[in-house]
Order: sequence, then C-alpha cells, then structure tokens
Amino acid sequence: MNGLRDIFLSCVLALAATVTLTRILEKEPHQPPPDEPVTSTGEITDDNLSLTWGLRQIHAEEAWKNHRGSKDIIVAVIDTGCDIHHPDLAENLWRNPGESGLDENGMPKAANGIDDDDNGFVDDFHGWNFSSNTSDLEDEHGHGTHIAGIIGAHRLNGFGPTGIAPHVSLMILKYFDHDASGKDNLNHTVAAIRYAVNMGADIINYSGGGSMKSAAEEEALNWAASQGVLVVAAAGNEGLNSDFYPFYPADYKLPNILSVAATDRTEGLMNMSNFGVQSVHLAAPGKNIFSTLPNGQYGYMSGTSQATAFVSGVAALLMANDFQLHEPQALIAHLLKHSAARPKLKGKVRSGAMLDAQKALESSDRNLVQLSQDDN
Ligand SMILES: [Ca+2]
Ligand SMILES: [Ca+2]
Ligand SMILES: [Ca+2]
Repeated sequence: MNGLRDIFLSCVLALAATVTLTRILEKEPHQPPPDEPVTSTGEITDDNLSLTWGLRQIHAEEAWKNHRGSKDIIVAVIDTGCDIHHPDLAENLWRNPGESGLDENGMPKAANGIDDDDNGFVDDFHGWNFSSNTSDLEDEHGHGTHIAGIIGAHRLNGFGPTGIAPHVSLMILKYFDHDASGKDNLNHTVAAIRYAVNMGADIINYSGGGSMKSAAEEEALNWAASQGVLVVAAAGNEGLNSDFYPFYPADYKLPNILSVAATDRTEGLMNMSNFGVQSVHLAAPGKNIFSTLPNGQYGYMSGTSQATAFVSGVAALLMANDFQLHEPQALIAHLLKHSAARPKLKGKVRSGAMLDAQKALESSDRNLVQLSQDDN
C-alpha cells in the first residue's frame, strides 16, 4: 500500500524524564519529530566510557580485541543527513570511488558538477540527499549525525565517544525532510534503499518507519535481500507488541531484516520500545546514548533508533572479521545465537537477549578471510 505513513524519529530527550513519546506524522505528515537532541557541554574524551554505558554493556572493548572494523565494510545510514565535517566522523565517511580524485580538467570530481560515474547522481561523493535531489547532506535535525556516530565515530582520536565499528565507511543517504509529506519521505526512502544496494552497501541502517506497509519499499528491500544486503531496522517507539501491530520496514517478513528493540541501563526494555517474540529479534542499548551531533557537537538521544545503530555497528565488525557472516541470514542467526540472555527480555524479543559484541566476535571464525584494520 502506497499511502501516507507515519515516519518516526526517535528523539526523546535523555534529560527530560517526563517526556511522553507520541506517534507523530500520522495525521500531520509534515510535523517535525517530537523533540530535539540534547547537546552536551561537558568535556568528553573517548576513553571516558562512563558516559557510554551502552558500549560497556555490549562489551565493545573486549570485542575490539578481535576486530575494530574495516573501511571495506559500507554501512548506509538512511536518515536525516549527517554533519560530514564532524571531526569524529569525517574520516569514516564513505567515498564514492567514481566521484573521487581529479577529472581531466584537474577539478575534484566530488564537486565538479558532473556525474563522473554515470550513476544518475551528480557529485555523490559521500552519499545523496533524496529530499532535495542534491549532494547536500546537511543534517538540520541531528538524528542522522547521532546514528552515524554510534556506528562509526573515531576511536582514540582524543575526543568524543567511540563508534562501535571505529573503522567503517558510512554512506550518508538523506531521506527525511521536515517539510515533506510522509509519502514523499517514503518515496525518498525507497530511492535511498536502491542507491545503497546499487553502490555496494553491505548494511543498511534504517532508524525510522511507520505502521503502514509500502509495496514499493518491500520490493526494494526484497531486492536488497537478493543482493545480500543486511537491513537493520528499528522496532519502533510506540511501546506496542509488533506481533500484533506491525511496524515497517522492521516487520516486512524478509530474511535480510533484523528488527531491534531498545534497552535502558537496567538491561530491561525501554517503556517506549516496541517488542514481540515473533517479530523483534533482539534488544540493544537505546536510552541516553551519547554520540555526535551537527556542528561538531555531541549529545544524548534515546530510542530504538539508537539501539538499531548499535546492532549495525556490531554487524559491521562481524562482517570485517568473518567473510562468511557477510550473508545476512548467516549474520542474523549468528548474532541471535551469540547474544546475552536477560530475564527481563524473555517473552519480549525472539532471542530473549541483548546484543553482545564480545560473544558475537569471539565466536566468529577469525581464521577465514579477515579484512585489514588500522592500528588504533
Ligand atoms: Ca555520480
Ligand atoms: Ca562529479
Ligand atoms: Ca572519538
């Protein structure tokens, strides 16, 4: 069904205890997300893991002893754009090889106004803005920059948090525009999915969605499945059982989609997180997550969006560590098998467990082809 659908962006203020998440955009498709991110003013260093409880809970430090990721793994972040100049992100952005280097006139292909790789997009160096149909990836909201940082902020660069995959290539695909209709945002999503697959993304991170199905979106995701692209999708922020109230794209019954619920520091589900023993695969940290924000800043955001990014990060590490796990079904099965069972999650998500990067990495086969990584 190609109708309007509500697009949620999980942006509950971490520091505002009384925030009630409301379904948005269903009646007013142009309505902005409910809250803006909270910007941190504190001094943060990337070895100050007290601020990044989620990394501790999934045992990221231990996982990094196995692998810290590879730029050869491309994660497409389909979201609100990204601060591509953020010092904690810039080096980990994907660079389209067909729009890199100099053209015959000595001009940088990234900004020469020419579609150098003839893929239909002019100067798509780090990705594409499907809202404005330009290469301008500016993130007016902050959500996309936050998600990108959870997946792939730099490690040991002296500031900010560390992404779960400190070495990775982040392909920035902007689909969301405050002023666009829900239908337009959905159409942009479909175009972004197709771009990601065409341009070689290994993983699609989709931290959004809505309650209405879209045949075009399902078809694009099915094509992604046929091309071996993993899709990590947010279970949704409505506090509902997705087995009875499906949320899309997380709940298309496709073999390459991994649906993620959100936990808080107690390792229980956040109240706002959707759940479902049939439809939601596993849980990951989602409350008060510290990450990058536009204009070189940092701050906190909460929701299944953030949990989804945690899973995408671990998936990127796994793919770098073990080529066999490049296949989405194999990776999903591996992640579920090597997760951390939690009593509070039993009967809530299919695995009854939360993400555990250490278990996932240590149980993958390092003797197979392993991608190289940098030293830090
Ligand atoms: Ca191009
Ligand atoms: Ca160009
Ligand atoms: Ca950092």
